[in-house]
Amino acid sequence: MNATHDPNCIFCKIIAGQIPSRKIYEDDELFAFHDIAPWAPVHFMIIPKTHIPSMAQVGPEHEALLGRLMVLAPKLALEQGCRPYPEGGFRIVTNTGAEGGQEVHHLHVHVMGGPRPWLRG
Ligand code: DGP
Repeated sequence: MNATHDPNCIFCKIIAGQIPSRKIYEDDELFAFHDIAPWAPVHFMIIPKTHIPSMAQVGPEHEALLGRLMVLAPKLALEQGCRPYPEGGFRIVTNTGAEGGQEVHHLHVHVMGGPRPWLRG
């Protein structure tokens, strides 16, 4: 899959190093970094390096990429301090579109965890 880059996208700029971030992981397809406004004691995001605006644009060509992203999430969650399942754990959220609460239009998976009471619902 050829990587695409949107020069106006804040997350594409983070991947390119044009905007600083607290990076926790990078490979040729994926990038993970701490959220600038955390909702939980552990809160980071995993993003594909290629610019996909949201989950509304994914197709069969993205199956392997998104599979890799989801397999990476629990590994990084433990590394970042989430306690192991089942006593610990984490929450994965992907906001999609305006009515899904998406603010940054570069597909991202929030991974949140750590001791309560941060968890709502
Ligand atoms: P969402 O609502 O799902 O689109 O969440 C976007 C998240 O991105 C939000 O929790 C804040 C975070 N964010 C926005 N701008 C930056 C930034 O420049 N750096 C970092 N690290 N996070 C950002």
